[in-house]
Amino acid sequence: QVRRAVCPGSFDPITNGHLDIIARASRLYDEVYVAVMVNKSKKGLFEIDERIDLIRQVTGEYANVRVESFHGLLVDYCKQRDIPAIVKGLRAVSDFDYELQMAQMNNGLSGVETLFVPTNPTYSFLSSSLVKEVAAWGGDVSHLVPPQVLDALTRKLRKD
Ligand code: COD
Repeated sequence: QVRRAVCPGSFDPITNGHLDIIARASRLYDEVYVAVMVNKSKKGLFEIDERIDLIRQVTGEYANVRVESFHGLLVDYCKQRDIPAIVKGLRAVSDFDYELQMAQMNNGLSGVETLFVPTNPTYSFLSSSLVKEVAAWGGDVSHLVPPQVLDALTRKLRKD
């Protein structure tokens, strides 16, 4: 029996915090799917294909990690791929309420389990939105995202 898990998110863009959770999941499961979930009401800075491309570049060293996008409910994605577990990082108590709601909703919808991995304390304050805001104002985010993401952010923000 192949043990599969999904790390879902917006990944707009992927940060060192996301990457830490993906790396840890890849040690626990045989196959880890990173699913970029398409949110119709949230435009985002990076196109879905750009996000996928960046995630592929920075997860290349993990042979059991696959990256794709999905338009729809996470539980439907899990059903389609025969994935019984969702792995998520928990940064702080502030994440807990919302994550618990989603975990219970997803479990009620399809029986899929959610497992929480405590965030590496180095990244507990880190989010894609803060990275974008700091970078947009010229702040240094080089310690918060992989070099490929830093390049992409710089290029993207220069264009706007
Ligand atoms: N350290 C560790 N982990 C982190 C960090 C960090 N610094 N930052 C983020 N993470 C982890 C968290 O576990 C987070 O959940 C995940 O990475 C993704 O983070 P984001 O910000 O990229 O993504 P979100 O929070 O926008 O993702 C929300 C989902 C896309 C997972 C959710 O909306 C979803 O499942 N949508 C699909 C539609 C659906 O099924 N909706 C019903 C849900 S009940």
